[in-house]
Amino acid sequence: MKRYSAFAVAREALRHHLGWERAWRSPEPQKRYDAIIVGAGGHGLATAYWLGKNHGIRNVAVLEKGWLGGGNTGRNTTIIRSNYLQDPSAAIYEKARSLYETMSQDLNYNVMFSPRGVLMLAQTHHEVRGYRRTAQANALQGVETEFVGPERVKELCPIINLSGPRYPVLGALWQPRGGTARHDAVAWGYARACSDMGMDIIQKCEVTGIRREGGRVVGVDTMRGAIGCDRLGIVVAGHSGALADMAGFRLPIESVALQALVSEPIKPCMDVVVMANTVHGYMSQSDKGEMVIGGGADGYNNYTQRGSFHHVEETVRALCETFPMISRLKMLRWWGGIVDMTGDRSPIISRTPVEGVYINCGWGTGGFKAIPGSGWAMAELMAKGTSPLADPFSLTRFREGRFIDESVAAGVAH
Ligand code: FAD
Ligand code: PYC
Repeated sequence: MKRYSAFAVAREALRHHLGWERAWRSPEPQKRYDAIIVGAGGHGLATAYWLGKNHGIRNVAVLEKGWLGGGNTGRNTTIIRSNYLQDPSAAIYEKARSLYETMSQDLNYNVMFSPRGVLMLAQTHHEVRGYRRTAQANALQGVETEFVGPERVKELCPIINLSGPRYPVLGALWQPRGGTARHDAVAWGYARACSDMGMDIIQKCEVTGIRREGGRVVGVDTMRGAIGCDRLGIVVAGHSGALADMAGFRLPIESVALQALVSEPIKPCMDVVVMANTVHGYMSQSDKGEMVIGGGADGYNNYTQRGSFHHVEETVRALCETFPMISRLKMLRWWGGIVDMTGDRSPIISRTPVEGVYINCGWGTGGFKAIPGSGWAMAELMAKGTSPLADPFSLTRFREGRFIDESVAAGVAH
């Protein structure tokens, strides 16, 4: 892999950009691999990356039914934060956030990580108490957050309306090193690094069956033929239930649509991320100037990559009362992704009832921020059979009643 650098950009500018090589190879599938990862979203690619980088397992294929990064990884609003309440969550999300800090250098790929700070507004007394409690938990967990008052909120985000018609802004949980990153670049950067390690990323290769012998995995059936493997990682977000079905076990997961929209680009007006979970909407400004907006998840299960209309209306209403200046903006694009929700709103990173099959799913509405840490933990689990970051998130927690309840604690109202 030729390294990207300022020198390379200048050199290619002088020769009409004819010297760039493909960022990743497009190989034909081999007959077998030591490990196969199903799903070339951020979590699948990061798993493959850390398998190679930390554990020397490089005879790996990542199989993707569409195009890499075309699932939720390329559809989210890119908010990165680690201000969770429960210890296992704070540990994995903070690991991920800290890996984002150096990701561009590690991958030699600009993922545009922007630690601009995240404000989670407190708009009821209940939320004030909840976020104060989270700030104290975060202090013990080594996660840098603080509860700030309304004056500081206004200072950090001048376009905010502190006295909305329904709920006033009473303060906020502030994470100064939270922020955003360019979602496609995260997938592309990992894909390039994996390909450089000799791994095969095979797009348009849907997995249609999982082959087992004597209770252990021996390979997969795909649209491009059967492929053998010793270890299989299932990392397919909203399609996890379907893949688990192929392997012969069930997951406590529901798939629902979550949607987002972006406005026409405008001049820089907001340099922090704001989440308003009581009125229900969140917003940041992209480097292009578009206002990136998201709202709630659909209240019914489905596999459509769009959302229902009333949610857009509700989200836009919430954001217009929080940021009155956006009321005359035109919206340019609107889309949805299928998110995989568990009962306790925490992920599953786990061995499964089938020997050699591992699953990483359940990130629901909040897994973009977790990509590097999740890949790190899943790779460790697949390589060693155990991982301090992953073990609390095992499937057995549902049977044992060891829930990691982030359904209210995470402060995200969906
Ligand atoms: P995906 O990126 O969906 O990748 C899974 C891949 O598996 C897909 O590419 C799919 O095609 C492939 N696949 C499925 N079935 C098969 C098969 N049979 N064979 C082969 N391949 C298969 N998170 C945040 O942290 N911050 C946010 O601001 C945020 N906003 C969001 C906004 C929206 C609108 C949505 C939809 C999600 C948001 N999320 C956010 C959540 C985040 O996007 C996801 O948790 C995360 O991207 C999941 O990544 P993944 O790699 O697990 O899944
Ligand atoms: O988890 O921070 C989050 C989030 C924001 C929007 C969707 N999920």
